[in-house]
Amino acid sequence: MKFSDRLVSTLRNAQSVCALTGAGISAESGVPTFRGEEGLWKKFRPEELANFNAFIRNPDLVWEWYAYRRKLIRDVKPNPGHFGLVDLERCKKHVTIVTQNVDNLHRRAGSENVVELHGNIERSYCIQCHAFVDEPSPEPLTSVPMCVTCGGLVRPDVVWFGEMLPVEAFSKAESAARHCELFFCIGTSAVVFPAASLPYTALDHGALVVEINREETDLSSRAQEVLIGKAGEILPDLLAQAGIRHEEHL
Ligand code: BJW
Repeated sequence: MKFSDRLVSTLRNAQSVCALTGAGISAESGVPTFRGEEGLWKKFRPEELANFNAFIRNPDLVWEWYAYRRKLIRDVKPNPGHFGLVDLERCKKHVTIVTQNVDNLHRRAGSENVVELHGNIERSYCIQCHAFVDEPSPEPLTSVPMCVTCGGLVRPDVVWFGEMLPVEAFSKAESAARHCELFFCIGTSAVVFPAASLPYTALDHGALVVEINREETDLSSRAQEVLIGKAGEILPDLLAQAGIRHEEHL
């Protein structure tokens, strides 16, 4: 793909970059996205699974869904899209990866400054005493565990609909969006708020906003650069054209 001179030179010169990522960046690793033809929610209805009331109504069903996804995520590896962001972080002064994903793949790839807006599927906590709980068995449990301290139900440490995002994480994300020169919005349908507000914050504060997605989204008409295709192909290609050092990743 041929990229615009504006994009290549901004990428070359920017010292402060923010990247908002969504399920699409992990799709090439084999993690299903949420929406669309291949989306997780073609098979499971979100209102049945991704909210607190659904958990209280049917904790075993919700736990089993997360146990299934946790296992799936453990069996996959980061892909060139994740590694591209690692390369970027290694050659720029300020890079913030703001992710809506709960799959831990940015950290597993080697990214360090990662802000998790929707939690992390690897962690769980007790809804009663709020203690963090390790999943006791390496095999996924098909029924919800109870807290060993107080007997409360254990839930995944993720953000469901109607729940607040972690305050510190969102404030760090907003600050990165306000202060960056270049903002990437990668592999997200950009429909879930408040994460979806971040590209607009970046635009309002003068950043060049670049969307990378397999298809257009609501953001596409506002982003200055819209790159249609797979993140795992576009990102490495773009970084190479900007002369950003590519490192060997395991
Ligand atoms: C590729 C690709 C490749 C594929 N390369 N691209 C009305 C208006 C505004 C807001 C609201 C409203 N009504 C309700 C709300 C609030 C609500 C919300 O935004 N709802 C909207 C759906 C309307 N938000 C909330 O409730 C949030 N909290 C909140 O607002 O708190 C304040 C509050 C408190 C009390 C009461 C009310 C408000 C919380 C949101 C939590 C979202 N949680 C989930 C589940 C996390 C746990 C889990 O993983 O199970 O987070 S939902 C799900 O969506 C998940 C994701 O992080 C999130 C975003 O999805 P994402 O990443 O964009 O994935 P997809 O599948 O949608 O898109 C993938 C994209 O990739 C596609 O575009 C593909 O084309 C692309 N792609 N392959 C590049 N190779």
